[in-house]
Amino acid sequence: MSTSLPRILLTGFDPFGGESINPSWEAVRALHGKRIAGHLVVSAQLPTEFAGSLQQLKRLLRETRPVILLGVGQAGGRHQLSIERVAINLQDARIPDNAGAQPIDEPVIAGAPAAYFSTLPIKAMQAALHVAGLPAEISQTAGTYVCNHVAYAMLHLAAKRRGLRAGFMHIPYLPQQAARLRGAASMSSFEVGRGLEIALRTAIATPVDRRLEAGALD
Ligand code: PCA
Repeated sequence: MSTSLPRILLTGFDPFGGESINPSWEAVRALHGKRIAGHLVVSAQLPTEFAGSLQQLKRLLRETRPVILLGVGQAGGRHQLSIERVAINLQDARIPDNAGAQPIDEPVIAGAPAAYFSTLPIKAMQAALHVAGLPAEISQTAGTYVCNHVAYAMLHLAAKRRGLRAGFMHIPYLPQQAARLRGAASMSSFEVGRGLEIALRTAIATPVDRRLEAGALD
């Protein structure tokens, strides 16, 4: 693996909530070692654990020293690639994490700001995905479980590192998961991988986001 290229750190999660597969890890791992616009992708798996994910993330940041950090997670029930705009300083777990922890109304990082906005060009990424024929939305909440926790930690850590931009994307179930869950939306790993590559290429090419409408009324 070349060490001279600037790095993109791309993370996915291990399976949780009774599933045997996590679409985020399936899509992310297929991009490991790939070059995108002169950058090298380093893919890594985070545990679906509040405490464990943070430890692992800090270690990965030390080892990889990326210029772009993109977290990816499963959001069962969402219909499209879901680019997160914001992460909040809150843990409120509906189910225990993979280590059995179930924090309720606790901060991700005590004393830190209430929220952080993504520092990736979310509007430009959404527009590029649409041009490529992939359904994509701007999401105004990453939830209150481990994905929001990781997204918040990514943005908190990136805020202290000059030259590091970070963000998070939720993705739908895989078709094989949706087949057991009547009517759930799904997207193949191939299409998610294509979307991630387009999103990353756009992030590299877009230092300042485009001014496009993607608001929500509720
Ligand atoms: N999705 C969960 C955590 C891990 C994952 O892939 C979430 O949305 O919080």
